[in-house]
This record gives sequence, C-alpha cells and structure tokens, in this order.
Amino acid sequence: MSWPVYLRRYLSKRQRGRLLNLFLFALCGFILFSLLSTNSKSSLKQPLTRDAVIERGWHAIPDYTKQRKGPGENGAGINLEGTEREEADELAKKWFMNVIASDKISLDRSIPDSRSPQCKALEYDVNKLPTVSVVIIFTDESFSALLRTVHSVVNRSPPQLLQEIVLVDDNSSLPELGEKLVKHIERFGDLVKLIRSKERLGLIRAKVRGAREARAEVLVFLDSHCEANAGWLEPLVARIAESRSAVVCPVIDSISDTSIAYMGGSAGGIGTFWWSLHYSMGGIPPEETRRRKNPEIDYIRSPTMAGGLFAANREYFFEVGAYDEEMDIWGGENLEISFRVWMCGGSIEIIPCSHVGHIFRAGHPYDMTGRKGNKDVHGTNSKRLAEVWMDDYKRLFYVHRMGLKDQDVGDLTSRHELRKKLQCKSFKWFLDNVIPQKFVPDEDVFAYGNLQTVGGLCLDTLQRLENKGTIILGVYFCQGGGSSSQAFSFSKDYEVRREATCLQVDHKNPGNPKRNALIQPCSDATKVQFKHTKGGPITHVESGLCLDVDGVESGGDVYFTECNTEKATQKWTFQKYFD
Ligand code: UD2
Ligand code: MN
Repeated sequence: MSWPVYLRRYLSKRQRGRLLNLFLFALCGFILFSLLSTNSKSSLKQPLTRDAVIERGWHAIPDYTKQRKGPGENGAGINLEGTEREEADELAKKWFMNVIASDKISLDRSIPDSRSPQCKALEYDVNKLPTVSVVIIFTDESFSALLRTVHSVVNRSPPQLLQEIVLVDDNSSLPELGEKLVKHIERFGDLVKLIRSKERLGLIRAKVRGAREARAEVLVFLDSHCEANAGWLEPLVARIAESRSAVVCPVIDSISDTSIAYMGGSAGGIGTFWWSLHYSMGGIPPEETRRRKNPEIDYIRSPTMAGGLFAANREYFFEVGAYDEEMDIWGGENLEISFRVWMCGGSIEIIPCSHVGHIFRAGHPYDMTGRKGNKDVHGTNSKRLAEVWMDDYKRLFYVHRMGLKDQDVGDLTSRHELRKKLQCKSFKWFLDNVIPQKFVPDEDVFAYGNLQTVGGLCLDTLQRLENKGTIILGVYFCQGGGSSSQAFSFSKDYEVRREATCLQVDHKNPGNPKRNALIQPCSDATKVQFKHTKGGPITHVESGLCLDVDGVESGGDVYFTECNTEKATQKWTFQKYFD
C-alpha cells in the first residue's frame, strides 16, 4: 500500500498502521450507522417505542389516569333534544345509527375499562410479542365513527405492538371520506395506510385486500365503527404467539346505535349458528366450563365467530384459505371461516380479557346488491359455504332455503381443492367434537319432517317469529318436501321440537277445555315430553291432553284438549319415522 509522501514523512510505519485501522473502523461505523438509520426511516418495519410515537408528533396518547370532561366521555351516551333529535331520527333512516351524537363525541373519548380485575392485573412483555397490522375496512362509513375506531386503536395499543393500521376504502362515495380523511390521518404519519378500491369489493374481498397489504406477523380485523378498549391487543397477540393456528376474537362490547353510549359486555357466551346459516350466540357448554381453570382469563373455545373482530397469524390466515373471494358484499364468510378453521386443524377462541366496542346497526347503510344484480348475497354466500364445507348436512340449510337449491352460485373448484389440500375433517367431525350440543333435527330423533293431520293440514308456525319469545302454533296446508315453518322433530328426549324451540301446553287458564299449543325456547333443565306413535295422538305426558285442531281449516290455531281416540283431528303423522 502506498501512502502519500507527506504522511510518510511525518508518521512512523506503526502510526500509519494505526491510522489505517482507525479509518477502517470509522468506515464500518459509518456503514452500520447508515444502515440503521435507513431502517429507522422506514421505522414501521421495526416495532416502535411509545416515546418514538410521541416524538414523531402522532396523536398524544391520552393519560387514562386523568378524568376527561366533555360529551360522551367515560362512555356516556348523548341525549339529543328538539330539532337536533328530529334531525338525528331522520338521518338514522339512512345510517342506522345516530351520526349527530357520534359527531359530538371526541375521537379520543375515554370509555370504561370493561375488563375483569384479574385481566387488568395481567402483565405482558410487549417487546417479546409479535407486531400487529390492524385492518379496518369501510364503505361509506360515518366519518367520526371511522376515525374514532382508528384513534382508539392508536391510543390503546402498545406502540411496540402496533406496526400499522391498514384502512381499506371499499369504493366509498361520501365526500368527507376523500381529501378530508387523507388530511386527518396525516398526523399518524406512515402508521396509518389508506388503500382505495376503484371498484366495490364487498367486505369479504376488502378484508383479503387489506390482509395482503398488511406486513406484520399478526393480523387484526375490525369493523369501521368500533372502539378498542384498554389492554385489548396484548391478550389477543399473546394467545396467537402461543398457538399459531388460534384465530382469536375479543369480547364484543355493545355501543348504542342511538346514543353512542359505550355499554360494555361480558364474556359469557360462545358463537353458534342456525341451520339457516345465520350466526347466533349460545351459553358456554359444561365441558368447556370444566376445561377452563380460570373463568375470568382462559380462552373460550367457540364453534363460530361473529365475523368482524378477530386476530390471526397472517401466514396462517392465508394458509388456511383466507376467505372465499367469490363471496360477495356481506354475510356467510364468518361461518365459512369458522367451520373451515376448526375442520382444518385450527381453533376459534374468544379471549375474555380483550374487549372491543362495536355499534350494532339494525340495517345496512350501503347498497347490498351484489354482482349481476344479486339481491340475496347472504343466501348465495351461504350456499357456497354449505356446498363446500357441510357435506350432506347442507340438506338442513336447504330446508330453510329451498329456492337456492337450483341457484347457480359460481365455480367452487378452488375451494373444494383447498379442503382436499389441507386434508380437512368432515362436518360430522365438527358437529361431534366442536359443537356436540347442536341439535340435528333429523338425527337422533324418532321422527322428523312435517306433522300431518286430516285434510292435508300440517302443524305450522304460520311465520310467527319464534325467536321473539313464545308463539301459538296453527295448521296450514302441508308443503310437502320441506318447509322450515313446518319442520318438527320428535326427539329421543320425547320432545316435539324445532331447532331451538319446543312444543308446550299453555299453563294459563288450566280450567279451559282448549289450551293453546305453544312453541317456546327448549330447556335442558325441564324437558316437556310427549307420547306419540305413527298415526296416533300427540299426548302431553304431564297433563295427559292431546293435540287437536278445529275443523279442517288452513290457518287455524291448534290446541290441547281431552284425548278422544275417535277424533280424526287428533291423529298425527310425521313425514318420516326412523326405525
Ligand atoms: C357482521 C360482522 C361483519 C361481517 C358480517 C357478515 C361483527 C361485529 N361484524 O356484520 O364484520 O362479518 O357480520 O358478513 O361481527 N363493508 C365494506 N364493503 C361492503 C360492505 C361492508 O367494506 O360492501 C364494511 C363496513 O363498512 C364495515 C364492515 O364491512 O366496516 C362490516 O359491515 P357491517 O358493519 O355492516 O356488518 P355487521 O356488523 O352487520
Ligand atoms: Mn359492524
């Protein structure tokens, strides 16, 4: 190596060697420094510290020890009066929520911490947990509801965990969701990303779009009218870190659609389903209660999820099939992902220490029409899931949706292939192992189908809504094949029942010779039993009365009365008897 003459003149060989070392050391240092600093510029690749968040001028994280004052604080509702109230009522016809009240409430409002004391006492090492991308999809959402969702996530997530929020705008047309939204989220820097879809995707494809865009190890989905509660994120992420195939849901607290009050909730239940493929909630079964050692904290194995609010390992989410992207707009994807995850080796769980509020709206503030003018997106989405995942049990769905049997719902090949590739278990396995308490109307019963008496008349709910409490039954012309309002089972527990409701004799006016035939929620504790053989009477065991009907008139009510073997109107036959 040749040194410049002047250096050779003034420095000894040893000094020159030291200088060289120093230079090389400085060079390495410089390279290392530049590498690190470019990395911290795209700092979202790195978990952020809380200090870094504040330093970057993002929204200051409110101090929860301070009492905030103002409309809606501490989760209070807003009571509007006079013309404002009239205006809000008018607007509710379009929004299905009180947008005026929502606009009055701070985007950073405080809400009551709905966790149990045990949950509050838990500590997590957030530096050891994986980071999170929160995906929030929306179409024409109320500006304040959407941004309160975003603010609540920023405010109540440990900065070390929250890598990014991905907003997916599903082709909204409201002007305030344009530039005004972009300006508003600037304060969050690159913590919040906004993706705009030029075409309407529907919520299923919008969620997949957001998931593809997400970069963190864990994905969390939220609806665009939520409020994340204190400590909501840590327990979700911790459970996924422990079990990669756990798809976990927070407890969904309720936010009033009329006053926007944060109303809290409890982790007292699991997700189930109706054979019509609507989501439903149920009590925690006794086996699950026994398995959970600490009822305040331990996760709850849930057969299904509501759909909107959940977290999953991002790679696992895609491995297990993300969503069926041929499903359109709204509905069905929540049961599809639930059945699929369980059947393909994962689990759906509710994490009682994680709470997120959600505004439950009575209608959809957006167009529900799917592709090709489809007005029944829930129906066609559900048929897709029934065909792929429910094996022969899809018959029970078609009892409710006979009209869909011949309906084309598009190609299912890739979803069938997915099920094969993942070697998923059968739907019977799911019923037996994940939701053994689910009543299967045509299995484990003595008889099933319509229940016919003379004159071609069948026992019928007459479209009276049995989920709204007790109803009186009647008769109607038999519908042959299978009609949901005429579907009854004679169970092995000797109940005459439907999916979740049971036949009962009206206990009012016991002296009355005609006692109403009611249908009411079944009870495990007190089973209402009947005696029956093919073509014979339906006899109430407790009172000894028999099911009867006046004349042979369609639409008439049925009742219980003294048994009379001579009377043709007391002879009943189920469509199908087993053995
Ligand atoms: C529930 C779920 C919802 C979804 C749905 C069934 C909860 C709390 N919510 O209905 O996430 O699983 O059941 O499909 O469990 N959206 C779009 N594009 C559309 C339609 C909706 O982006 O075409 C957005 C919408 O702005 C909202 C989200 O999707 O953020 C869910 O819609 P929703 O709130 O109307 O559904 P929800 O709560 O009745
Ligand atoms: Mn919602």
